[in-house]
This record gives sequence, C-alpha cells and structure tokens, in this order.
Amino acid sequence: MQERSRELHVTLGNEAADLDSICGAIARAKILQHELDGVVVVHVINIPRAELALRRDAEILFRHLDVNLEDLIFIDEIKPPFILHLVDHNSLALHQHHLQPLVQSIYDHHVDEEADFPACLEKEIQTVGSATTLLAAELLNRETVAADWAELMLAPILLDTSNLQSKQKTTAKDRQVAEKLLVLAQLPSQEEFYQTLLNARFDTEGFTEEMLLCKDLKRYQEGELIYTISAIPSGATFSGKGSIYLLREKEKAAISLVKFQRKLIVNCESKELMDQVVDHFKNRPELAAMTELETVEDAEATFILAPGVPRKELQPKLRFEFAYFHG
Ligand SMILES: [Mn+2]
Repeated sequence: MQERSRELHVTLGNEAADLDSICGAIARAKILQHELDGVVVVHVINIPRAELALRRDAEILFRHLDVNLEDLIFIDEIKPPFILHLVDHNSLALHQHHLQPLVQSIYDHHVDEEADFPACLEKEIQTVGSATTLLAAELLNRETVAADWAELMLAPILLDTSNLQSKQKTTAKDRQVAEKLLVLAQLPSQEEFYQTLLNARFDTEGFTEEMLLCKDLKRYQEGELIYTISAIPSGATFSGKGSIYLLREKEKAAISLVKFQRKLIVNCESKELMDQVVDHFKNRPELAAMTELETVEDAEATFILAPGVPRKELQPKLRFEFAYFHG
C-alpha cells in the first residue's frame, strides 16, 4: 500500500486529441481514481499545450464548464515513470512507442490492432460511435454523475454521432448512454449545444496552412519511411501547396498526405518518390478502387477520393513498402 500510493497513473487519448480523446481520458481518470484508491491519477492531453488553440470545440467546452486551462496537463509537460491507461486508441503513435511497456489498460472504439502491451491488464474495445460512451457507461454504473460531468461526456458523444443522427456511427449503446446523460445535464437545448460545438470544431478562421496541417494530424511509418496524414475541415481555406516543407522538419516526414474535401493532396520530398507513389496508387487494386489521379506535377499530386472514405480506412491500405527509398 505504501508503494502504491507513490504510483502515478496517466490517462491518455490519441495523438489527434479530438474531444473524444480529451473527454474520454478525463472520464477514465475519474473512474481510476475510484478504483485505485489513494494513488495519483492525471489525465493528459496528447498534444503540446500550444496546439489546444487549434481545437476550438475543446476550448469552448472548457470555458463553458469553467475548467481552468492552467490545470490541464499536456503531453509535453509530463515524463515517465508512470503507469499508462490508453483511451480512444489501442496502439501507440509512431513517436510514442517507447511508452509501450507502461500501458496497463485500454478503452477504445477503433479496430483492434492487437499491438503487444506486455503489462496490459485490461482491454475494453467495443464498436461504438464514441470511446467516451464506454467510459460514461462505466461512470453511470458507479456513481451519481453531476450535470457538468454529464455535459463533458455528452459533448464528444454528440459530435461523434452527428447529434445521434448518423445511422452509420450511432449504436444502441451510444443512444442509451446519451439519453441518461441528457437527463442529468439538463441542457436548455441539445441541438444548440451540439451546433455550438460543431461550429467551433470547424472554425478555422485565421489559421495558417501549417496550423491546418497540424490540427488533425497522424504519423505513420513503413520501414524507414515516415509519412503523415492530415485531415482538414472542409470549410477551411487551404491550398495544400508545399505541405511537405511545413512538415518535413517537424515530423521528419518524407510524404505528406492531406485529406481535404473530396481530395487527397500528396506531397513528397522528391519527384522520384512522388513517381513511386503515383505508380503505387495505380498498381494496388485496393488503392485504385478508392482514388483517382487528378493531377501530378513534380513532387505534388492530387487524387479524387471515393465518397465517405475516412483516414482510418485509407491508411491501412497505403502500405508504402518501397524497395528503393533513401531516408
Ligand atoms: Mn474516438
């Protein structure tokens, strides 16, 4: 018991740090605080503090709930040793693989990538619209949930399910949990709460191209080759020109892929690599089925994406296993 009280437990959402990841990690910390009586549990937002400004939905939710931003902890502010509890992802981001031995539990709604976590004791993966649904269900079973907590958990659930209206994304569990939370939250208007958050999520007014690229960016690696996929809100003003120059230094990326409206804008660090990428898209049937080359010039190409292909569906099909690549 003596030993245990010195343990630090960290709950962490995924590297895109959307509201589901942020609020899910906060809810997971509350559950752990009860479960592991006496230990310190902190929830950590998986982006540097400076990038919170790119997520205006989170900013307005925190302001609305009177959360002091100074009290939040970001990934650039904490270092191991700690025990890690993953929320909203089940494999670590490329730049966080060193945290693998620290992972003790997982709550997620993505496809199980079956990553190896030797110290993992608990893994809860269910296909629901929002990972926060799983945590809210747990919390509702354990304790009386206050109105502000209900709002905190409702926010990502409503955003991830298009206000429970998306037939594709909304499950019975999302609906059940949201209904209970709505009773507790006593919102003046569910529709207005949802719309305000949605507008804030897509509000990119005043953002530079680099900010847009970093707002929702994920990193991947095949062999030596590092690439990134950014998703840009469809209402933004974005040219996509030269994104590789903006990301090469910061992310060590050789390829930048950007999903913007119906387009996939691909920038490579060299024309040689671009030629390989274009051939690759043409020759791999799974990729050819969902993309159509629109333009290619030097180290930049634009593809038209088949409707409704999310990043998490496109990425596993990329398989950039180029035999010839100088890092
Ligand atoms: Mn999620």
